[in-house]
Amino acid sequence: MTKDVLPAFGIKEDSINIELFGSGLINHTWKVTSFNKEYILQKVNHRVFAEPHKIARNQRLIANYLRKHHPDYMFIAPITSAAGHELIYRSGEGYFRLFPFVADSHSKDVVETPRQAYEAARQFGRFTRLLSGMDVMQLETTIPDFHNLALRYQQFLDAVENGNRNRRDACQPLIEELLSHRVIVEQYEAIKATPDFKLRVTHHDTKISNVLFDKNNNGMCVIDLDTVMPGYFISDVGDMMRTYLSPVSEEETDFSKIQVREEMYNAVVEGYYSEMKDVLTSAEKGCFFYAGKFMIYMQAIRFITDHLNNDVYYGVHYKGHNLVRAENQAFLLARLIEKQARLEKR
Ligand code: GN1
Ligand code: MG
Repeated sequence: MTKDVLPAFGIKEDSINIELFGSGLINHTWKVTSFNKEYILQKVNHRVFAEPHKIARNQRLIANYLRKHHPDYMFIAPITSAAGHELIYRSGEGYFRLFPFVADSHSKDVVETPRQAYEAARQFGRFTRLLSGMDVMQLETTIPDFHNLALRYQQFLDAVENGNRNRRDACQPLIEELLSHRVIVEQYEAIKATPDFKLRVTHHDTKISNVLFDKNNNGMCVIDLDTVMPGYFISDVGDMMRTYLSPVSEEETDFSKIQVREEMYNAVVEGYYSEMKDVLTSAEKGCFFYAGKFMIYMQAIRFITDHLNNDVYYGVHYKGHNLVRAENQAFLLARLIEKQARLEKR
């Protein structure tokens, strides 16, 4: 049983209350209460994170750097076991780790106000800025090619070619639509070739639920650091665009609810800028709008690739779930591109 791992972290067995927590697609998360103390327990998805020790190492490096250079930053380090390990392996189950639950903090699942979007963007910008003096290449790559759009595009082409034929035939119009956006991949290749685009300490999963807010709804810090590794700022800003602009998420099946809220776009740009304006190069500053296209497009092709590959990566709750997610993201991309002239002008 999951809770059997807790004594290794020094939590007494007879006092544990444990319940599923959060909405991530990859790791399993539980909230644990024991003698009025609260914790977050996670089982790391070993199929996705083939080397969880790299995550633990990155988090140690970052914790040490922040402790030395920015001791005021609230960094939530994992609790180590009695033997001094961040990860506990249970055979047949996988790797577990435990975090303290931060008192008086909360997270949000949807962005309701521009202030929330601003606060979240500020926190992600702050995280990258505070770590901008660190040698980013010290960090391990926890998922190789995670946001390599050229590779994701190739995987999409491969899935169209070799994946489930019935599924492919049934979604040909969407495949054509996504192929027609190839220019987004070409722009990514140009960015990678430009020295003005810096590899920075990048979070790579900037959904609002990865920000902790305090009682006054001010951002406190960012969480879920598994995919923190060298990357481009377009990943972080782009995933905020992807998940903050629309009032509904990638799970929404009524596409008439999907829209691009301009006030959220502005809040993301301003919140991120408030921390990063002196750090970003001018070439990077010119790519905020592109960032949104980049991440929405990548997520659309990741979902359709998984659909064509019979749902081997993302958890699905019904047949065709990944197809609906891909259509949802393609719809969002079209809504964003419609507003390109207006939003880029800002
Ligand atoms: C996955 O598990 P979760 O929800 O934090 C995925 C992200 C996707 C997201 C889409 C390691 O994140 O890249 O954007 O699903 N993480 C991984 O919901 O693949
Ligand atoms: Mg995540």
